[in-house]
Amino acid sequence: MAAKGVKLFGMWASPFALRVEWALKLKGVEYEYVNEDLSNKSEELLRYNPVTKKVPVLVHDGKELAESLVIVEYVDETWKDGYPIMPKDPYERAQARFWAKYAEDKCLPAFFAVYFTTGEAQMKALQETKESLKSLEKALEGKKFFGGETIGYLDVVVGWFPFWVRIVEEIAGIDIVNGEDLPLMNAWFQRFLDVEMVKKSLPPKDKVYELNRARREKLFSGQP
Ligand SMILES: N[C@@H](CCC(=O)N[C@@H](CS)C(=O)NCC(=O)O)C(=O)O
Repeated sequence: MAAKGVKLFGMWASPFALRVEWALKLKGVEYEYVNEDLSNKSEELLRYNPVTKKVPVLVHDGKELAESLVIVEYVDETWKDGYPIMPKDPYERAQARFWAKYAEDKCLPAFFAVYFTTGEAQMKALQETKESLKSLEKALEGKKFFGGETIGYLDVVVGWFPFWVRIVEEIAGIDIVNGEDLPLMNAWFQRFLDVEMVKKSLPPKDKVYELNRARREKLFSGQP
């Protein structure tokens, strides 16, 4: 018989696993966290997610699910009487999904390219990141959070940006989000990082900094 309960396979520095942790914490769901070594994945993870072999994977009463955005929606629908993550209104829900897809398809690859490149390619990626975040800012107009007065689905989806963007800015020595070019985004960065639940769940900044600094150094040193 399948084990009862909630188990999350993640990796301490994974922004995608963090989305699922935030959703579970907002709902007040108890869960067991399995920290994977992604260079030596556990048999359990590979059994639960043979398709992409990535974290996060949520196992709920023996049933597994992969892909952070899919999991966040599942958590919201399964513990439906708890904190509302998705907007109640169908149009607002569709809008939140639109922006989540936009952030995944446009903002995320551009931002990763800033971190993985140098010189001209990096400047191009920086421009694309700023432009895509400027578009995403529209979803913040007149609001404290993407979810309105409180954090919601889109905050959970893009909430890793405030933490990781600041780290990449330091590592790469560039400015990505500032109050002049992206005033709404910049203010939301701070507001989101000030949310108590978020503050308590973020991994140690110095450890994430060091992990990413070393990754970038290795990438440019030509080592495999
Ligand atoms: N689109 C996926 C991305 C998941 C992902 O890229 N996870 C990384 C960790 S941050 C991973 O498991 N990498 C291991 C690998 O690619 O083998 C999601 O949102 O869940």
